[in-house]
Amino acid sequence: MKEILFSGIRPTGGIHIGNYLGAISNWVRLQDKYESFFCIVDYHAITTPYDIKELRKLIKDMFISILACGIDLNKSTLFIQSKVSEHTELAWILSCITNYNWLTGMIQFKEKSSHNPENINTGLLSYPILQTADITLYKAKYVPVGEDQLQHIELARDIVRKFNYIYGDTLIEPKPIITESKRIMGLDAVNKMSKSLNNYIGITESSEEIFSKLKTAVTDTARVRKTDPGDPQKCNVYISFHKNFSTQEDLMNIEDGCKNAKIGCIDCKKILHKNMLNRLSPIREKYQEISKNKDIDDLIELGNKKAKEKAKNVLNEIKEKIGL
Ligand code: AQP
Repeated sequence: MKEILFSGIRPTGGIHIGNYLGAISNWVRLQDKYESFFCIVDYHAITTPYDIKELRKLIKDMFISILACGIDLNKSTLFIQSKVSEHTELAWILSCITNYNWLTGMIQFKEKSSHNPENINTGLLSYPILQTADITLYKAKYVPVGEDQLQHIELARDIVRKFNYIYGDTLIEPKPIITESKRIMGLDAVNKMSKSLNNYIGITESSEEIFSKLKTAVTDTARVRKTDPGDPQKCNVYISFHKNFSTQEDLMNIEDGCKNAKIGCIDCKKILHKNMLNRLSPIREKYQEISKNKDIDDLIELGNKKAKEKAKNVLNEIKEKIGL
């Protein structure tokens, strides 16, 4: 029997290179080793402002993008959170054992509240409870995530411990799995790359779109002219992007070229652009090919059914334990 792995992504836009390098590349790598459940967490998406007319399209698009990244439906279950109602049922049960002040201390709650001051809803506050339900409903032991989610996984462990203490051993304490690129900064070099902050490069964007975004990416701010020497260790283009997409040889040449003012930032971005396309073009091509598949809705339905089967059994076990 394989151990179980769960992870999710919000359908708040296309997958960006932060999501890809921080989480989804790990999903693809780990799907052979674990029984894997990957979830498009649309209930989490409605905690922040969104376009009602666009949401369904974004959900389907996310499904296609995840397949294009390499998730194989013969190995993994990929499904939509709102189609498995056990997630919200369990979230309610877990909310009855979660202390209010565990939630108010969450960094993501504070950040998302400050970005959306006119919409600080209680869904945003209880987000980590729903996330705990997402994970524990499949008895997942491992959760591949980016660094921003580590605090939520720690909270999930606290909730599980409290549940098991009160009702007896039932739920599994989840452990995070992170990549070396656990926090990719955005084009602004100030905030983490984020769909909602519009500081991202999408993995299925065209060559032209990627280059026009790269042109705006903040580099070493102390380097004003091409003739000034730069410091790659203070340059987000080098740290967040080149290091993830370029070869050792290119990295050495760029270090030398930048430090000794032999190449300018635009030359450096042109090399990066070429290297990014090497990695991202196959994903983009696969995305375009899968988009033509008329059976996508059936594949989504199949994933939802597989997830529901497992979730139903675990929720019944939980209800039994808590006296319902
Ligand atoms: N910049 C990042 N670097 C590394 N990992 C990241 N992740 C997100 N941003 C980065 C990881 O990607 C997975 C899916 O994230 P999500 O979309 O569900 O939620 P998020 O963390 O809120 O991502 P965004 O892009 O910032 O979305 P919005 O703007 O909608 O809130 C998670 O494992 C996350 O850690």
